[in-house]
Amino acid sequence: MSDTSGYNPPKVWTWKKDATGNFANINRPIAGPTHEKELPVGRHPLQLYSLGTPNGIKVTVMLEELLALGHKGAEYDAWLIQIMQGDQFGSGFVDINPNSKIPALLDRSGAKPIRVFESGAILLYLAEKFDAFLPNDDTRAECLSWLFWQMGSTPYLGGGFGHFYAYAPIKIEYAIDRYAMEAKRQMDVLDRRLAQAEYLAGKDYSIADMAVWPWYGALAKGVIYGAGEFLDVQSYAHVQRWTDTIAQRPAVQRGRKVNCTWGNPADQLHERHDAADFETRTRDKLAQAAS
Ligand SMILES: N[C@@H](CCC(=O)N[C@@H](CS)C(=O)NCC(=O)O)C(=O)O
Repeated sequence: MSDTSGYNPPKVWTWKKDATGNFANINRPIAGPTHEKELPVGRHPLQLYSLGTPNGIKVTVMLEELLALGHKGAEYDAWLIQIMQGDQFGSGFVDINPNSKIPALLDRSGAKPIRVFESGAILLYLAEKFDAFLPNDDTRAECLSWLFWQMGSTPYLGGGFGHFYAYAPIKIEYAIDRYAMEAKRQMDVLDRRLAQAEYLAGKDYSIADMAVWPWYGALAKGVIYGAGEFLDVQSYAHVQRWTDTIAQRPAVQRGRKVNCTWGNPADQLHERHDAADFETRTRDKLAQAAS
């Protein structure tokens, strides 16, 4: 393939602060805080600092599932971190996630607060803490394998396919082609697994499904990147079946609303501090109360 970009990388890369494209204003080549800002703390044992993106939804679904099982210790405050406004670079947030990305959790139930960052680590931490949604039998390894599959694979879907198909300021055929191939391969990996088993770990719903569903379920429904037709997502019949089954779970329906700031006002609960907030504090309810 000939090079049509006209770009020759310089000897040493430099940061162009006026770069265009989605997320250019929050992308930086350096870590650490940009400003001093303490995080708020609520009354519950678990403090979650997040946003209702697929990575955020994984954790709010898990917390709602734990509460639905009766684990009172999973009560949580979910605080909104507006990543497009740079909240992830505040000093308090960086203290609990040096990687400056949502979601981040602070467990204040013990003598000393414990920080957990990376959504996969948070799912595993909560599953071990409450002994739930992580099988103790011979399917445990399968569950962990799919959990880590998601963490390793999704950057190619989001940072690769999604970025170049939907967000980059220019359409680059080479990049879109390369990552469309990988996104479809990943969907096929899932489809073949879900042809053999009801859920990713086997017969039971687990943290593996909670990690994978917000990304690949959304892709299967054409919700992310507007790429349903382009990737022919309807052809992955087993992924479609699994996506629909999980979407019906009441805890999933609650979890996906938490820290969500876009879409239908009835599905947006910007912050969650009490189970009753789902009835009284979604955006539609707040607007009604104010009118
Ligand atoms: N591997 C991380 C990825 C987290 C992540 O990429 N979070 C995004 C939102 S979905 C974020 O906070 N982006 C802000 C930024 O990059 O500055 C995880 O699974 O927790």
